[in-house]
Amino acid sequence: MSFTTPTPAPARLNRSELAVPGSRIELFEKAAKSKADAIFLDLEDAVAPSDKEQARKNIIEAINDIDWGDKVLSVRINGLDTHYMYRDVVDVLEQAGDRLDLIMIPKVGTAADVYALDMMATQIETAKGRKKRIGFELIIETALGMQNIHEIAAGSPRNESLHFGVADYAASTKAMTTGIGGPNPHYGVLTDKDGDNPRDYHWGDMWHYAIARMVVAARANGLRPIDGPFGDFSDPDGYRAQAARAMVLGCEGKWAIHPSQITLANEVYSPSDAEVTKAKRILEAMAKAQSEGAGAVALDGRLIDIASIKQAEVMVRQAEAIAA
Ligand code: 1VU
Ligand code: GLV
Ligand code: MG
Repeated sequence: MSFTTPTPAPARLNRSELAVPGSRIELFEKAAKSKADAIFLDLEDAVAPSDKEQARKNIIEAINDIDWGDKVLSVRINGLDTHYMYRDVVDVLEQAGDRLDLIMIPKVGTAADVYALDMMATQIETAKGRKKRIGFELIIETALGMQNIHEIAAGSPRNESLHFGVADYAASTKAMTTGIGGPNPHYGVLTDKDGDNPRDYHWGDMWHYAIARMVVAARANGLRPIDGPFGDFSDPDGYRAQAARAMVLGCEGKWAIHPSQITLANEVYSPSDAEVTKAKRILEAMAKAQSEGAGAVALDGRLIDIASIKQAEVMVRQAEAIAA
């Protein structure tokens, strides 16, 4: 190990994060009663400019009045390039109570963006005597943000998670697609060019690089990597497949833009009983191996060694967090 160890963000279950437009107050109670681990009340792209002011008031009232249970509660503010942002931060942090856990910052482009928000939050917390420090969720959804992702991830001790905003990222990188997340038929490989079936074709995952890069930047800084939206809420299989791809790369959860996606995310991001049992057997086998002075042994015909302990612990800890 390096002598540098990242400080982990506060542990929070973040398998599913439900997006709720701040202008649709009729959805707030439904969201609070849902099975989502986390909720973000949106002031940004799901809210029309003419509704921004009212949405801000709605959100403040809802944070203070609704019983959000043990959910992680966040507000997505507007971007730093808009004139809505300063008022979002000032009004929400001055008027919403300590039930609010996080603010979500969209389209972060540089570490200075995070620094600016940290400065504002620190001033407001000090002036208003807020007891609980607000954490930051950062959406990586522009080419600039992806370029500077490592500095952004290290940009503030308030940082808790990085989120992949696939819709804006596609727009920013000028990807030729109008879908929100998931694969695209144009990103494919001919798998049998010279064989019997010259049309044999395999779709690739055009988001692989972006998600893998985000996972590395998040984990190297002790943050949770979270996969963003999947717009086609009529395609549960597509959602599940996208969520599973991000999960095996190291993500800890995924957005739900519709309530039907909450269960899917919770399922994908909960290790199965069989996986947890196997992980516990690895830990037992390694404890025995170590007591006998061995570093590497065989379990079920496969190598396990000291790295296997750390892998198995990830799964066992996630299962414990879900059960808690
Ligand atoms: O069965 P009921 O009538 O009681 O409830 C409906 C509906 O009210 C409810 N519902 C929700 N509840 C809580 N949170 C939500 N986000 C939410 N969405 C819907 O569920 C029941 C079934 O709803 P539906 O199938 O009739 O859906 P609607 O036609 O009402 O709404 C569909 C959309 C997609 C418009 C809606 O789900 C929505 O606004 N989702 C969130 C969109 C959002 O926040 N976008 C920003 C994040 S994504 C991004 O930034 C980049 C793309
Ligand atoms: C989320 O904000 C996205 O742009 O996908
Ligand atoms: Mg976006």
